[in-house]
Amino acid sequence: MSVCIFGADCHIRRSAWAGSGIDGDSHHSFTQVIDLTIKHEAPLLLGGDIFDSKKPEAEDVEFVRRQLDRLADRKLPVYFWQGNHEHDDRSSWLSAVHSWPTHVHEREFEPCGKLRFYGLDWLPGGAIRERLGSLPETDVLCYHGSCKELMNDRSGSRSSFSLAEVPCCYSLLGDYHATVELAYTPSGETAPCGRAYSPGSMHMTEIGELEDKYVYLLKEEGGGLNHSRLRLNTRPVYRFRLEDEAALKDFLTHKLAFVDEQLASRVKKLPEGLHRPLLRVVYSEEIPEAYSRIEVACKGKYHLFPKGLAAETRSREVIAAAEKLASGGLAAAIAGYTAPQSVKDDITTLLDAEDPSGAIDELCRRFLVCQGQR
Ligand SMILES: [Mn+2]
Repeated sequence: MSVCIFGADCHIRRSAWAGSGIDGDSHHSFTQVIDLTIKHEAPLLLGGDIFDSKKPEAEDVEFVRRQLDRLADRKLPVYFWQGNHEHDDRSSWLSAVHSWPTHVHEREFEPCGKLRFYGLDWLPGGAIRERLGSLPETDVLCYHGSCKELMNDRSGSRSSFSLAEVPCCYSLLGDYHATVELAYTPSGETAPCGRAYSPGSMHMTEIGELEDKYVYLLKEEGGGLNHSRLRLNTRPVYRFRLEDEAALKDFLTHKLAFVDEQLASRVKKLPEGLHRPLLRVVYSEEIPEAYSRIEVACKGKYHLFPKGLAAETRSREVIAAAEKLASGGLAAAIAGYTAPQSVKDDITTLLDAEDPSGAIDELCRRFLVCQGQR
């Protein structure tokens, strides 16, 4: 077989949003991933945080067992490594639930053509750094943990390793909840010939996440790995920002009606439990009684995530944005050419760069990789 499906951060739990009544998202996404695996007759790779908790509930265990039955019946291999959410030193939840999946921690496997894959469970602290130094020779590192490049963590204080420390050409990474492809220069190489894949989570687990969810279809071709993204159908999300009274009135009279109108077609293929959309409403606290007016209009119809902005915060945000834009049309160009979640960091990187033209080259290269053009 020369293709495989790679997904991560399934966070299986009836409600992965504790206490919010938002149910069923993880089960629906995971079912779609199993459907896709069967459709492509491919092995499935699961990159950790498969269960949301170290103590999953019986109904979640049973659900996963039934889904794995579907792959076992068809003899489609499943390989997995553990994430921090379900990590167990001595065993693993997925192996306890079903005998079909293969736990690939510290093991080489070949799910996809002749490429050699090597799996590692999540490691605490900076232990991954040491482990990367003594990795057996392999083509594809499979790990659960965010590198500093994914997190845009230039100082390295929030992440446990850098892609520059990875000694092989491909990295399949769970943990980071957004879908990103990155080029990197593997340790011991001089050109950015490596490529890292973060499939992101299979469904949202907090309102700050992007709502576009995918798994990868990876294909071995000519000794290398190519990819395409397979989109998952997930609960709709709408986001609004209300700066003044006029905007709030427009939201209450027109915007909500527009949501209702659009919703019917958007939820057609979703199970009924996922029909109620998530609504992020950021509003100015200067608007009289904004919170209660928004809440009354949304109650019982949407899962509301309101966020009030104090006047002081708003003006600081506006001044900061204006200062950045004043530095030239380049900032606007970045907004058009980089992933939405990294626009702010990319602009900051560029403004702080000691070598601006090098920084622009790097952004351009990343953009091309993300577009699948490199
Ligand atoms: Mn996760």
